[in-house]
Amino acid sequence: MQTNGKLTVDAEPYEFTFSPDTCALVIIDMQRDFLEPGGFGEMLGNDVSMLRRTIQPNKALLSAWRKAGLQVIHTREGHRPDLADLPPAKKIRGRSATCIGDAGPMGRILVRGEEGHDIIAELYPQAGEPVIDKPGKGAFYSTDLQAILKYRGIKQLIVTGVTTEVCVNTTVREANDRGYDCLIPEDCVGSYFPEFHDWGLKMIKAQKGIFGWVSHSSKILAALS
Ligand code: C5J
Repeated sequence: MQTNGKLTVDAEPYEFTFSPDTCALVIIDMQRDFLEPGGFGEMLGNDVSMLRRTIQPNKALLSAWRKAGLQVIHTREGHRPDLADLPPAKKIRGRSATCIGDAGPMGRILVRGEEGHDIIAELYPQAGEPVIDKPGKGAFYSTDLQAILKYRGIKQLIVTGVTTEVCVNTTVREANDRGYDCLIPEDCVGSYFPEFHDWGLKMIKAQKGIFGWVSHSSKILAALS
């Protein structure tokens, strides 16, 4: 539905209204390290196939968003090759045989510039789409995301990517505290743990949308068309 140049998406806990010019699609960490075998996700003992159902809906949403000429931002979790920005606690957490910075089948795990750190081919950034390299789970912590949103006049975010309860949730909470409205299409976010995915979304939309709104990509596509 369109009113005064604003679009309305059917969502929970109630409809989400946005101005296309001031709303960005923020795609969180759709990296080979999380979605393909041999990366960080698998190193932590996860089944990476659990996340792959998010690829197709993200691809369709990204394509429609680009076609409408709207703003896209990508993020990647990872660290400097010298690991100077890797908190020692993060490095040793999990007591894995291999950890961040060690060699893996896609290069050094979760290190910038390595094959595993890159975004999957299906959602590869285009020229002009900022890529935020973040050392933490939230996309605002220790990055220039807030400056980019400010200078581009972005006020609302559609947040997709992986994983629902970790980097997506952390980013949505950070965004909420900075005054941004966030809409999360449930089919475009994923977790290695179905129950965490469900609860991660419930936590966002509970209490009349304490952190934001939850919808489905089909409803955003309907609003865009
Ligand atoms: C994790 C992320 N799960 N992108 N990172 O460690 O959610």
